[in-house]
Amino acid sequence: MQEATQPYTVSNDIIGDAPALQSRLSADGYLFFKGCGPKEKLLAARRDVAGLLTAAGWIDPRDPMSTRWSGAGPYTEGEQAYMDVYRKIIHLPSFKAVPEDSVFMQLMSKIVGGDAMLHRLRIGRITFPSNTGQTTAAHQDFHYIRGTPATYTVWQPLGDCPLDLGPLTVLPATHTKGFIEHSEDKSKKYASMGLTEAQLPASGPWLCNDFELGDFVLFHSYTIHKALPNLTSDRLRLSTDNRFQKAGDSISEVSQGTHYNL
Ligand SMILES: O=C(O)CCC(=O)C(=O)O
Repeated sequence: MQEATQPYTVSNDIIGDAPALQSRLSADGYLFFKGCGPKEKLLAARRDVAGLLTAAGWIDPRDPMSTRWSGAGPYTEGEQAYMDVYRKIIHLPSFKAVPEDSVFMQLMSKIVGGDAMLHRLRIGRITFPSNTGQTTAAHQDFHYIRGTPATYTVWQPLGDCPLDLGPLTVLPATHTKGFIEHSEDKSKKYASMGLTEAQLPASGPWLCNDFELGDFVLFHSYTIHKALPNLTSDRLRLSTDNRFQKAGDSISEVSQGTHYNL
């Protein structure tokens, strides 16, 4: 059974209201939007990624869009077999087009109060079933991203992502605690730097809910978050996470390159 979470507050009603967006983000450390993402572009990216996964033999070729696991692997980010496929994914024009959509650029401009800039770093995740030990651990993106702390991640699945497929969960208002030193979990094959249970501030329940196509969550670089495990027996989770900041603010080298410099 999936761990208990409370649903995100939906912010569709304030998507055009810069002061309201800033005020809610500053209080909660995150904003969740229902169905506001670019659905056609998300589906186009899903189709192209599924094509690569079919060619790799990771999913059932009879219905690639359902990303039904073939039984190959499970593979994890960092492993050669995964990286060989991942290199192709992050250079797909359809994959790169998702975060460039005007919905994000306009929303982010309202949030940063000026011209928003999308990092060149465009991350994709393929999360296998039967691999729960490699679920992304609790962390703050600032550990990995650096630059200005006023950097915001948009996480969204490429398609529906019900709770049992392991969407992203956020610990609300934790950005107010500042940056917490991360420690290494040697059992993790990627993103091994994270926060232990003992380091987590007592700040209320983890938030999550089923994600449908076009739903996304965005959060501050100090906001603590993690993935829920993919508990399905036979589905791969496809998602993308992209970061934005105010143009001209400090930016690290890592955010200006491709993921793993692939
Ligand atoms: O999708 C995941 O498993 C991790 C994503 C994440 O941690 C992020 O977007 O910062």
